[in-house]
Amino acid sequence: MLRTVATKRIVSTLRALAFVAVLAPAAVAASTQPFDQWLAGVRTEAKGRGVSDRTLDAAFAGVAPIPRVIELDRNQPEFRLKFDEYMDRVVTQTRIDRARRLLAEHGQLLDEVEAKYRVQKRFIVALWGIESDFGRITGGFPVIASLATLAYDGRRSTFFRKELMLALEILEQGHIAPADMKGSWAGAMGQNQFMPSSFHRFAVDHNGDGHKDIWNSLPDVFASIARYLSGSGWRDDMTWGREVTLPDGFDRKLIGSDARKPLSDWEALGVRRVDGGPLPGRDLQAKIVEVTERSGRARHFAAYEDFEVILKWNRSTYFAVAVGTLADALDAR
Ligand SMILES: [Ca+2]
Repeated sequence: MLRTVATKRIVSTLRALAFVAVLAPAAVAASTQPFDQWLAGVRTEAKGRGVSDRTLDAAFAGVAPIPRVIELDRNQPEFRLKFDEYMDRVVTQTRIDRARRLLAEHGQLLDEVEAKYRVQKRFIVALWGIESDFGRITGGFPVIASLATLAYDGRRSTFFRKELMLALEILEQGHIAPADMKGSWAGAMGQNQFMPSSFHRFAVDHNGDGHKDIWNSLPDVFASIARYLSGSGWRDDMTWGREVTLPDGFDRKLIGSDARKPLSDWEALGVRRVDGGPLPGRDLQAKIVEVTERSGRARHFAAYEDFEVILKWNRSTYFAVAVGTLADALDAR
């Protein structure tokens, strides 16, 4: 993700910062309990869920709140990129070229995963590319310490405490060593940036070595992405959607609405492909999505049911269009 570009630089200074936090936890925490006392409570809860002392000792060795995590959580950009700015960063020609190379390089494995989970391989590669730049940028934050920081902090403690428990269970199950459990500042892990809850629901040990290793094993990464989509309602007999044009005088109330219509209805309302041609003949259910460029120009997409599945992964229209656009650039047909 975009935010992880900056994190690599920061990682080396994290331990020093964390040390400062031990001395002054009140500066970063909304909790009234001292961190160590709070952590003892987490430990008791985790033991009750079957996490062993051995795992907990390893997981919590040297753990302290990370001020940088709080800073990143507090300062998520309010300014929203315009659509073309976002696309210029996320779907670059370099990324398309790289995706094509990797699609060919891992073709056999991807074919196997595609057939097993019934998810087109171009979408697997597109998500892999956008989430971690094909495994190159996975985030260097220690996941347990990051989740503990956010769970100890008051803003979204319930959500992050749950994720922390699930992360400890992943360690207990031996999928990854505590020291190697790295991720984004918010706890998204590995090459597909799964939160621990997604890991529990969808991660797969595709190469059969006993570990669901979304950090290092491409068979596991690809299968986990595919299983997330298939488990969220993906249909491989359709695609995500397509860019369209709207006729003059189009009823704006029909844009962005969750009221879906068959493509034939949109066709009757004057919606066309961007080249002016008719919409596909199959009567897929679609909604019309609008995005705006820097210039103020609006662009529109007919978004099919698989678009909603991508939104379950990340509730951002830009994200879903970017995944679809990158996937389309890999379509050999
Ligand atoms: Ca494995």
